[in-house]
Amino acid sequence: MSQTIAQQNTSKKILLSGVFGPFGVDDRWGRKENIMELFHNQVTKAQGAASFRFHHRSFGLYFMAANLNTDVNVLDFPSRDRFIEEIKKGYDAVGISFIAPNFIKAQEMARLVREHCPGTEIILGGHGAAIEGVEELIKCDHVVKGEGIYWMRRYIGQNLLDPIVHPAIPSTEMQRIFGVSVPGPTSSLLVPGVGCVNACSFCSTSHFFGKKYTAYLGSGKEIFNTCRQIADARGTDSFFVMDENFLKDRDRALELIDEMEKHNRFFTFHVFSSSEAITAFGIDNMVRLGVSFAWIGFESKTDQGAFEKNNGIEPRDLVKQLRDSGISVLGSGILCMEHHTPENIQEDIDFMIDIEADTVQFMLFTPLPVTALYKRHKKKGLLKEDLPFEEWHGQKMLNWNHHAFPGDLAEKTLKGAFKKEFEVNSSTIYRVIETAVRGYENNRKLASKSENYRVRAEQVRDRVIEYATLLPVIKANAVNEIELQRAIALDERVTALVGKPTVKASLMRVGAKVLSGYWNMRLKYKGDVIQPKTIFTEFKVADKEAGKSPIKLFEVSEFTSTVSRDLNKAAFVSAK
Ligand code: B12
Ligand code: SF4
Repeated sequence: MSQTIAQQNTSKKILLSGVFGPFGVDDRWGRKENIMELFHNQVTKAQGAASFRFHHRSFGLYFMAANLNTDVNVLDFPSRDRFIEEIKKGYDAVGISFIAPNFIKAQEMARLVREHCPGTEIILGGHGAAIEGVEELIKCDHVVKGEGIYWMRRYIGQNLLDPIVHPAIPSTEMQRIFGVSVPGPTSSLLVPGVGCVNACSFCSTSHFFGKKYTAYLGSGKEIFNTCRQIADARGTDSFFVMDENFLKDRDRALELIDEMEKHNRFFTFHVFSSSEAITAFGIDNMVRLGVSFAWIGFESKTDQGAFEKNNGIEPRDLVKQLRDSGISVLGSGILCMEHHTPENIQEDIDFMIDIEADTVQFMLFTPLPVTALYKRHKKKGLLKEDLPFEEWHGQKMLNWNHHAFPGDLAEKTLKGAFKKEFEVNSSTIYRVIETAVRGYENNRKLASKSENYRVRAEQVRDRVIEYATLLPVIKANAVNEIELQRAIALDERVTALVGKPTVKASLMRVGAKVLSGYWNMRLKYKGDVIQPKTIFTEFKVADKEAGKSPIKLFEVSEFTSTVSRDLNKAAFVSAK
């Protein structure tokens, strides 16, 4: 670790905690729809046994802990009792990270800190901190509305200009489909920056970070060097990029390609990006960059004008080109917008189905604090101000009065959309394999162009072989005859492309079928709720100095360090 960290131990003992579980159950503190999973919450939720079951850590907590020169403990997914046990150990400050639907949990946690440790300061952060008047609603000492690393550095008296440190952590803890764990280490987390300049009216993250982008990794070179260190530490070259619009900074991404080509080290990336940024960057460049998955907000066909990022772009063509290049697409659509009626909303649902992405997120139009949409709805008196925040998750009720969707009509419409998308387009895992097959069929033709293209073709071939293990399970669990026939045809196509399964692969296919049998029984008799495991991590200054932190840490801003410096001016927004 750097000299800077050693020199500036500020000696405050800090606990950073996520909210307590259980999650995704109806109780005093939460709702069953508010699942602590990305795909099963809002993407593949209607796909039964085929739903992707992934758990992700609360990344922001680890990021902050890694960047502070004081002893910091991170408590992720605690129970309420575990949280009480931890705070009683005695901390100078407890930071609670929460989002709007977890407001009541954060309120209870702050109350517990006051009750058990009156001398401990309470700091609230994360998107829930944007809730209007939160400083009165939750008894606390500080509310951090926006970027957290620099706020915390200032709070403990650390030099703000210390290099940014990136932790080497998995993007996913549990990663199962049909009860079968994805083999090998899961992708690593990469956080190049926070925020997005596009400022779509409903977008929480863009507004929370001041409608601007704050880079932690300012150049392609910084990203490459960070990736190289993390990949060596974790044993995988695959990254999940937690950045709202990664391709928006075209030059940085192009520089990353150059670095990979220069060093002959070809990482792969799962990214979020908007249509206009993808179009400007170019699909060929995405192949060279090693993008294997892209999350794109298509939002609505019938209100295209509302989203400048989608103007002039034909989503169906874009998705086809991406999938033909081996890039899986998650397309997101918004339901129950202002202009929607029960009569016209089907056009938007069908639009999202018709783009034939690998998977689709449907989310109810939900004005969240700090967004332009929230301000607009509040001004018009449309917000359901008495609806508890536990319901503000966009997967059941509208948090505003939509005259055309009274009662439970929004919920029924949402359920119908997920169901139809699944029945028409088949399971997401089927589509992901199909994308890999299409990608290999096309990309192998480019392999002779350069070493980069050759490696990309090999990587997508590996994906075909790895995921094809699940084809027998897909056939056995097909949602309808269409999916069954598609899976049979795809299996034949895989054999034609990469040959018959080896003995090992055949055994893995049998193993996958057995596991999926268990998984179906589990779903039938025990339901589908899976709780994330509690993770407790100590970031001690002494360990950092000795390079012995339980999580490997890498200084990343020693190369260009320009953009992160700007944070210094902008990041210190606190309500108290
Ligand atoms: C990963 C993620 C998840 C993971 C959560 C993992 C976890 N352990 O909590 C999963 C997939 C499970 C998930 C689920 C849900 N999520 Co989510 N999720 C995200 C996502 C994509 C990334 C968050 C992240 O890690 N960012 C990177 C880190 C570095 O940034 P950060 O967390 O914002 O932290 C920074 C600051 O906020 C601040 N900070 C954060 N915490 C704290 C604490 C302190 C003390 C301080 C000082 C500062 C601070 O400092 C950090 C560094 O700058 C965001 C969107 C986004 N791109 O940010 C949505 C997001 C946070 N999720 C959101 C929502 C609503 C949900 C769901 C309800 C699903 C849904 N309907 O969208 C569920 C709820 C689950 C539950 N039961 O709680 C919303 C929150 C909206 C709001 N205004 O409250 C977001 C913003 C997406 C959106 N819809 O716009 N999510
Ligand atoms: S492009 Fe995406 S990340 Fe950027 S403001 Fe719009 S919705 Fe948010």
